[in-house]
Amino acid sequence: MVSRLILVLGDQVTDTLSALDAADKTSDIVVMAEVAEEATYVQHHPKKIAFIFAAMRKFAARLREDGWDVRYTQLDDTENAGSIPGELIRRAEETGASEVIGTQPGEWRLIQALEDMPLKLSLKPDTRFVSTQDEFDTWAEGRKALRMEYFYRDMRRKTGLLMDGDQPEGGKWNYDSENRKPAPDDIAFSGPMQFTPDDTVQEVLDLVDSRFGNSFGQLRPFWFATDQTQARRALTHFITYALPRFGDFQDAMMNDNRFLYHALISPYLNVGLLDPMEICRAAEEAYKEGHAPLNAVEGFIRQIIGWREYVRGIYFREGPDYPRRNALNHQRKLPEFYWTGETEMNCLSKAITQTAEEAYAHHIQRLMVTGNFALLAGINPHEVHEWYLRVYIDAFEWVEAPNTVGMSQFADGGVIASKPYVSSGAYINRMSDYCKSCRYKVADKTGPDACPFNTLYWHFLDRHADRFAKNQRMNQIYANWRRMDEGKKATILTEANAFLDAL
Ligand code: FAD
Ligand code: DLZ
Ligand code: SF4
Repeated sequence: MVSRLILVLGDQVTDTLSALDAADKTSDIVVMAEVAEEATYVQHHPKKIAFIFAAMRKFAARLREDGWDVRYTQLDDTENAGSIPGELIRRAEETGASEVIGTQPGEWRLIQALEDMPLKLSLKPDTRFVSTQDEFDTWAEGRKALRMEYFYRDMRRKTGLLMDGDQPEGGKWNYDSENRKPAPDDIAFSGPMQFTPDDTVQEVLDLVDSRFGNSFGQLRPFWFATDQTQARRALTHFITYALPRFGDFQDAMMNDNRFLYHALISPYLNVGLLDPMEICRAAEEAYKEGHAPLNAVEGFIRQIIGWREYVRGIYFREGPDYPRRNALNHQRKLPEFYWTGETEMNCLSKAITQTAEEAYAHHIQRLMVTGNFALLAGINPHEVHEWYLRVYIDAFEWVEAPNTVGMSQFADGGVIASKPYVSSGAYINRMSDYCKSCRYKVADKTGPDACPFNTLYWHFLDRHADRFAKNQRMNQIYANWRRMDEGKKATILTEANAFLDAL
């Protein structure tokens, strides 16, 4: 019987992967490869490369134990062809196989590269999601606006999560209004479960150190889970100790606490060490047992069956040009401090330094600190997109690009967001303790000590008034701007321009 090659990518380390389901263990050959092209198409954070290689090596060992013939190529193997298509062609020559079965990759770039290969290819749908692309496209068809909330309600109905018959548990679909508490004085949670690197991880860390040690970000200490058993322990730890307060402090930020009550499960979920429904059922169970309140559990489940599924639907619906969109025509270069953290703006310095050290920042840091600043300052959204794709351990284009290009930078012209996520320093001050230890004064609207977010905020609104002044949700803000004294307006714009020129 002629063998077929079964491709398993670095973010497909899942037992129930559709490509494995379609394979015959007795005759087909699994191909896994650490390749330079995937490791360098952007200069990923070293922690991200180490996480993926370690998870791949452990998954390959698990498949072998399970009886699969696995051809695994390590990055420094001399015969390594350097790319996924190159490795498949090499393995086809080695084994006599002429057909490849894969699961659809999470990025247009790689789908295209596989389709261009001179081998017969069958890409199965990625079934590790709650919704299918057809389902999303049907939902989106004919709608004027693709708002996440309505898609989310359909996902609640489909999964039965937090449903009381055909009604939402507690009578409301969304408890977000209860999830906006500012930073507390202290946090009674010691953070995500951390794992001591085993031999496999140590070996990968040495390899990554020697090959990618000079990239942005610190490789060590490395404590992420790298197999399914560990990832499940990390999930249980979160559900037990953090979920009950996840909702309350979801949007808070703190100088001395990088993780607050966040789950840090996105890397595990995105490479397939955890399954979305397994996570949501565990959270729902915590609610049913009275361990966690509804606002926390609903908020958490919404992120996973709502936002995560929705952005994936948008990425594949909008097409390969999506990451290049620039609806606001922003052209400024990404400031150097995004790579060093060296800025007197404390919120940015903290978020970027943390990103370098952890390859992680939570949602509000990404959206309302680094993202907000880039949008206010008019940074080119493709540069912003590449930054996010590089620096976060959970970044794969299908999830990163809609969040960055769409939600955060409004570069898709409003496909995702109904209005731009911009704020002055007041929002950051309300939700964090960053401003207390900042060289700038958040209460100053103008002058040498004024928080730069304050002047840039009005600069953004003023320069995009043609587009946003008629937006109903922004009426009030524009009315405030119009009412402002002309002299004060001129000072604000002059100071913002001076700040931007000096960036
Ligand atoms: P928690 O706050 O504990 O939330 C639980 C889970 O919900 C997350 O693990 C994640 O799987 C899911 N989730 C929450 N929000 C979103 C969202 N907006 N989109 C998709 N899933 C969500 N998430 C990524 O997984 N990869 C990315 O590359 C990524 N890039 C982002 C870029 C920007 C500019 C912004 C604003 C957000 C981005 N997000 C991304 C979404 C979100 O910030 C992360 O999913 C979250 O911070 C992961 O940390 P956590 O596991 O502690 O999440
Ligand atoms: C992100 C990544 C990295 C750094 N390295 C590899 C690799 O060497 N081999 C591999 O199969 N996958 C890797 N990945 C994940 C892929 O880039 C990912 O599958 C695509 O970007 C699609 O989501
Ligand atoms: Fe950031 Fe402004 Fe607060 Fe400083 S004062 S931490 S720059 S929001």
